[in-house]
Amino acid sequence: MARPALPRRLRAFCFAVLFLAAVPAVFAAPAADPRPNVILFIADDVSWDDLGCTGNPTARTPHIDRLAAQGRRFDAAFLTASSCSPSRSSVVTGRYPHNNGRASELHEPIAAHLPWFPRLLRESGYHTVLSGKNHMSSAPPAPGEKPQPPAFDLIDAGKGDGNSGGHANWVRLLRERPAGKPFFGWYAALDAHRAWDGDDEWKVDVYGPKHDPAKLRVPPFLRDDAATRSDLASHANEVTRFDHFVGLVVAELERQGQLANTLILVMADNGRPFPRAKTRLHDSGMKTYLIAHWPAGIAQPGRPAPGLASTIDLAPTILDVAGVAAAPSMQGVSLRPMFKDPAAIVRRAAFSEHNWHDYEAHGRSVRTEGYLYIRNHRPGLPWQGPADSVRSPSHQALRSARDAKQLTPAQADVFLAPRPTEELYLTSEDPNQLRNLAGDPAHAAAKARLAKLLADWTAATGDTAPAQLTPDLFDRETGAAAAKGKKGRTNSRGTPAGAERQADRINAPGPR
Ligand SMILES: [Ca+2]
Repeated sequence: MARPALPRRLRAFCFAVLFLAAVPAVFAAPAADPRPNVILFIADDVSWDDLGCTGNPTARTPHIDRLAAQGRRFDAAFLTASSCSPSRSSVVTGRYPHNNGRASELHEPIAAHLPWFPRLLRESGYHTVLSGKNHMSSAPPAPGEKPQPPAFDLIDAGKGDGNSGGHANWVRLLRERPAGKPFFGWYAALDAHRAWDGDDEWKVDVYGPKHDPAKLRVPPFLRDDAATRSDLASHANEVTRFDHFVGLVVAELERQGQLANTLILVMADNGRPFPRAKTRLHDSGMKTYLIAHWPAGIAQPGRPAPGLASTIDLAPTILDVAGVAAAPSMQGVSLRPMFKDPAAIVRRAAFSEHNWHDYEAHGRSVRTEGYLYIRNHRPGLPWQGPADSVRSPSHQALRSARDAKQLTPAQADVFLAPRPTEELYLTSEDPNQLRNLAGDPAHAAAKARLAKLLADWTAATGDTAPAQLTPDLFDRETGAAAAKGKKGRTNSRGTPAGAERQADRINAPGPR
């Protein structure tokens, strides 16, 4: 029996319904990329224990403290260099400083062929922004080779509105990002680097009162005097200003309904710019706070992770979160297992370096769960810190007290020369690393084990300690710039450096 045909009008209606139902699939814009946003906050010259959530009783960092309380605090996170551009360059390529071309030394560029992880994010569909301090560069490509495509869609110096701290545009750039793309922000403050512009630009109604110098904790390796306390208070003020702008970005993510789907990481590039901190392989220089906040991706939020982590792991971690394969050149491991389980162990050792930063230097270190082992390849030289620290009131207070023979051994350490070739510390019992156990027979087995770890890493990564290194560009006692026209510079790999080095830049006081 023939099926009765639908009336013509009903057929037309059915076609129209089917057509309209199909329209969204055919003509609508593609669905927004659901991958998480990532924002990496990097403060400048802040030590691991300069925050409230890492145990500093007088620090005022409520916004970062909240991220730690609701996310994951990594309690054994270490930089690969306690030096600005070497540390940042290592994060961006996921490679050890001495494997990063000439970037093992301050101000030097990364080898041209090495991929930067933000470029891989960008090529996978992320909108990538650097706002604030940059201090990273690529060397020119070899003749006949093309330069790599840019790593960032937008690079912004982060200044404006009477704010020179590098964070002035963080919220605006988050608001102005293109729709439909996940966002990656390399948000790098100039806080808390000397000079103390945070004090000059302070807004008491925004940041609250300045820190009271009389109430601050003074590390045992500094003099407890008025000049040092005032210096420390100015640093603490800039840490609080950094925290304020982190809080504004978090509030903006919340307003956009994006906080749950955003991985926020908070760290610093190197330790505070004070004696026996910045450029040190000890915790005061090389340990960093590392906070991860990601409601959609961190299990058991609020529980800290005690396992070792290196900032060389951040590139593979962020790429892992974004579903992008890490480049074969990257040397770290993803920390994502530690997002899922705070007790996870992803590495058994973390390695760090000390290369030229204003002064000739060559040192290496390895950490395991309980120990720090340091090998100094320039034991004849003092380890006074970078020139900006040497020029500081805190360092000059140590100098005066040294001349008056008033220093404790911990305070005298920045003047010590010759220094031990080997240092070994039991970090759990000696958080400031003031008791060198390298000559203690009770720890000889541990020392041998760590020395072997370091030797194996040295061989595996092709590290060297050349006889000729880049010489001092500043006076070690005063921090004053040395005479121009140094000849025969080599970098820490022993190869000629500086053909394109700009003499005016490196000789300018206060490298930034
Ligand atoms: Ca720095």
